[in-house]
Amino acid sequence: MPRDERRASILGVVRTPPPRLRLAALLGALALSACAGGNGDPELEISPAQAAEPAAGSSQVVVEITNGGTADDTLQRADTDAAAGVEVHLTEVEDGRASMTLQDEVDIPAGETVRFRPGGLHLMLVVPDATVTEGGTFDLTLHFERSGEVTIPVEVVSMLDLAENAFDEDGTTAGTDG
Ligand SMILES: [Cu+2]
Repeated sequence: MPRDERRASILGVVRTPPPRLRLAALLGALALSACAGGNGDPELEISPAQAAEPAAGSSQVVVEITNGGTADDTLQRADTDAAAGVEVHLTEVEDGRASMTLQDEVDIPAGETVRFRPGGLHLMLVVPDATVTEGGTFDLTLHFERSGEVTIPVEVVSMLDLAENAFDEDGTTAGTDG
């Protein structure tokens, strides 16, 4: 057999593996992509939310977002009709001085709970309007990269109640009065 013909026939055998082998390779690839976590979905659960009555032209929102799914999500922004804007801030204390920095977005990793509350990561209403008053409720829309828009009601409470509920020992931010 001439050399070239022999090479061609070897290549021909290599190019067509038995169907069962090809299926095994395909299943292997699927299993690998599952391990990489690339094809799951985030599953968000959002706690009842509360905002403090405004002080000095702003108001903080306390809420917890839990991702019980198998893929990460990202909070990209938040907005409401009840304020000129909603900003995500991170308070950090350095040398005894607290400072807030604006966050572009917040990761909500799979299997984790992210808490927004005073003193750390928080949502801040900028120039809240008259509907943000103690005893009132307004809608807040959260925009997630994967889960899309989620609108939640936010109850307005006194600053003291907000602080108490935010740091409840059992970790819930949904306040129980009395
Ligand atoms: Cu802030």
